[in-house]
Amino acid sequence: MSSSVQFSFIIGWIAMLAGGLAFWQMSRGLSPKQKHHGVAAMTIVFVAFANYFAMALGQGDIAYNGRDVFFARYTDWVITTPILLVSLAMMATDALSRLRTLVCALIAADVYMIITGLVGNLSTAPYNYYWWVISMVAFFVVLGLIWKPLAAEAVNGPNPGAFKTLATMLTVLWICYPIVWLIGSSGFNVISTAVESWLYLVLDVTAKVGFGFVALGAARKQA
Ligand code: RET
Repeated sequence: MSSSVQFSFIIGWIAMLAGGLAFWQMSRGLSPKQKHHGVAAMTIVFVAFANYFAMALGQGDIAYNGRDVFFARYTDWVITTPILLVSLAMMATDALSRLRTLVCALIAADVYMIITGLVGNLSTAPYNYYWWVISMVAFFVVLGLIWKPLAAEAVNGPNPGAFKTLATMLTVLWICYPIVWLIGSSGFNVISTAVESWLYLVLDVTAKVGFGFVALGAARKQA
């Protein structure tokens, strides 16, 4: 990759990150009914940020048929073009419901967290740690959404007590994943693959089966 090409990618990730931070600031001033526009704008530029960042690190291209193919452009476009279209459609019709906005924001941040985590797992040091940090930022966005707007909705929801129990359970369990990732084979590699597998197993079973029992137990008591 020539230095000019790489420079364009560096400008790209800085511009996208700056745009994302600006959108985050602008979104804070939006009324609750208009927040979905902020969710869309931020998702688009943060996805582009990750792809430009990968290309700047030399992780977004492969040599194919004797050419350098920048596949990260397509992983960017395949996600961002539908959201750009949704963004336009949202201007044409009425606002989304509050729940839908929150769910879209949660899913966007969560998918971002998992995909950047995967890219980190596919990377060698020190790039794996860069991706871990990016994935962690998305994780904090997930937690922020759960404990601020979603918790505020839950106060007037059908079962505030169950929401609090489940949100606490989710937070405590989910925090363990990036820790295992960091000490396991994807990070510092200070535990064996066997220990890593058992830790992930206990977490996966508790986070799915344990969570399900608590959620269904609470739902059965509701009218
Ligand atoms: C990764 C990468 C490093 C940073 C972070 C991560 C978070 C992973 C989480 C996974 C949760 C999985 C669950 C599965 C099944 O029920 C991807 C390890 C923040 C939170 C709950």
